[in-house]
Amino acid sequence: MKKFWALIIIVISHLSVSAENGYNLWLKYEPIKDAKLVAAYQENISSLYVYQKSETLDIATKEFITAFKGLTGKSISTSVSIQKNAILFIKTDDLQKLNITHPSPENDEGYLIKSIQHQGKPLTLISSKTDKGLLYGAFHLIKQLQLKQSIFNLNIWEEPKIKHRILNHWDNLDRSVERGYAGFSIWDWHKLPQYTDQRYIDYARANASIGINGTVLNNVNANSLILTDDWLKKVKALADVFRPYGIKVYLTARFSAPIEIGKLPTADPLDEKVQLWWQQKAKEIYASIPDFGGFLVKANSEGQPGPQNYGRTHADGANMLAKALEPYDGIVMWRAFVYDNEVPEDRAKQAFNEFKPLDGSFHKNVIIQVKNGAIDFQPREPFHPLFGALTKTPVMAEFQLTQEYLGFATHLAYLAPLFKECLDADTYAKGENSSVAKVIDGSLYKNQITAIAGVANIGNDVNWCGHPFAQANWYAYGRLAWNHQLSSSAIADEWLNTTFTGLQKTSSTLLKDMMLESRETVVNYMTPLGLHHIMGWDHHYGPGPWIKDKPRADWTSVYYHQADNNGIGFNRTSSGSKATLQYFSPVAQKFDDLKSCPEEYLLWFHHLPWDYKLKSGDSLWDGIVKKYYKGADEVKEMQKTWAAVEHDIDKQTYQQVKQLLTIQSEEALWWRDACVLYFQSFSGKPIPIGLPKPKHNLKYYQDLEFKFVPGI
Ligand code: BDP
Repeated sequence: MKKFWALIIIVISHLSVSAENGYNLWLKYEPIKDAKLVAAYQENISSLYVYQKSETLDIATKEFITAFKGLTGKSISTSVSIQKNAILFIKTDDLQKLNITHPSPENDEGYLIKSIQHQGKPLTLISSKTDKGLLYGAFHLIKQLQLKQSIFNLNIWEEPKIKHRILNHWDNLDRSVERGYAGFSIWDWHKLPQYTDQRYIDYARANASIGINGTVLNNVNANSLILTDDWLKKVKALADVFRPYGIKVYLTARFSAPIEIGKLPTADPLDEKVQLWWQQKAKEIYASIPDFGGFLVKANSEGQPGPQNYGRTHADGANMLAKALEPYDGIVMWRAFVYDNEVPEDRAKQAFNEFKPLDGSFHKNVIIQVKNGAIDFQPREPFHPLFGALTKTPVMAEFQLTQEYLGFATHLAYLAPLFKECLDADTYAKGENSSVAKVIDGSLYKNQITAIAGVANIGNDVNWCGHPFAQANWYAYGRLAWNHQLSSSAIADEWLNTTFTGLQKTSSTLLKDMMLESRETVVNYMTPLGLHHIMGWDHHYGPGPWIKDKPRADWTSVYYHQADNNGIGFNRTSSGSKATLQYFSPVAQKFDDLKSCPEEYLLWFHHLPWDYKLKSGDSLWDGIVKKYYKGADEVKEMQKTWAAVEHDIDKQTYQQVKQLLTIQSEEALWWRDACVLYFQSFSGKPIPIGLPKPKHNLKYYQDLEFKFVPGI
């Protein structure tokens, strides 16, 4: 008897640990509580029929079997004949052999899930041109069950809109993660290649479940060592794990690698020996990783080496690498995140100025990777003017999932609305209806290579992302990379109900509303009305609007907010830096003209007097202050919402989020008070009546110092 209870305790504790520590992400297959629905699922799914065998299909079927067992309690298996109510996994080319005629998506990764009648039997068909598509189909059907949706009369046709859907890990070879707030790198380089951590498999599985099909393993501030034989063996080991999940491996290439590890005197892209070196390197890589994706390059940016060191252009550099990768179908993702302190030009304009003249001179397997906004992943930025501006060169978008500027992994900020704001923005590059999404999915300029990148928020924390809700940003990124037309709300619904499996409808609605507002809340307490880049020096933790007199002006805050006794804001209009003119008409005029500039971008584009009247009737000063207070108050509302759903959330996650919201609330007040006091030192105006005074004086906030902040 004792033994029996001991066993029960072990089982229960195991269940609660795996269910509550967040490790299983949105792939928790916990029993569905609706008995009627479970009965319907059990009755109408009998077995799996898999026409061909492959490693990927093994993964797909095992995943389905595990999910079905977990969700409904019923064990099913694969069978050699087609049984009534079976799920068929069949490649498009094999359909005919079974006398099944159904059109399937043309796209290699697309899939069809269709309820059919075949030889008198009701069946669910999953078909795709590739095994990978079938794996995606399996995950889709699983999600259908997780979300308690119908599995009858299905007719689901899915194709990704973007070809390369990639995570960028800013992971260093010593396992530190640049701007990483979820522990150390998940790549245990020391134990690779012999030791395959279960994490790699679970990482691949999670990515496959949302359609992510590429991963750049190492930091954009690259170390050449990754390209040496020893390290490439480790890379190969990871690539082998990821392959059956449909995930390709990419590396960042340090431009000076031919010097550092190749012993050449130069890395000049026009030097024949340098070109040969890269060609040889590509050959070596592809010999062991035949499906290697290609290189991501940060060159001549923030001190990184690049072609300009040799008087060459970005096109010269990118093309040299592109030619080396071309025989193997590899691509070069060349980053447009370039700006130079020595150039007397608004930083927001520099990428456009450098890349626009090069349009048309890039090799065909080069794609330009452009951050969503022209400065740097701020809580809010207008879309980057390079979107739509390059008509002959493919352009991909880069978003940041790791919340470097949105409160690290301590603040709850659901980023789908941020991603969507950029993707849905109309560039007017070819007249109305030329959204950023259409630029990057290739439909606007008919580009063959299409891609999107998200800077990963993943580390070796047990729950992967640090904050339980940060997982939603990984999830949302994957879903939008697959289909940018999905709404932030639909994605939040999916994530919430697959992650918190016990959610009642009312709690789900409350949490969804909280998530949808959360990014705006962060904007309010950090950088309202178009303010930007006013965070702490270097580590970027907390407010630092007073940062000035540093070696680089464009790394200070005063450069960006330009506050003085008369007013605040960066004049980027035609009377200022003229950054507005980099946009197409009528966007350029909209941003340029104070009357039409959206207030959320006001101080991004305009320098205005403190008594400028906002649409609300408030003066600019009162308006700024009220936004800061609103943001801090909104976090308190989030705390209340979280308390209201306690009964639907497991204890561990509930406590974690509760504590994190307490930190967020304190830090929101810190941001509010520090910024309001600092800007008040210029405006000289009082805090509007009715709002409480900051707890400390400005000096207190300015004197705060932090050591060992994560992420640097
Ligand atoms: C900035 C980060 C820096 C990155 C850089 C980049 O602070 O650590 O290296 O972006 O994207 O936001 O290259």
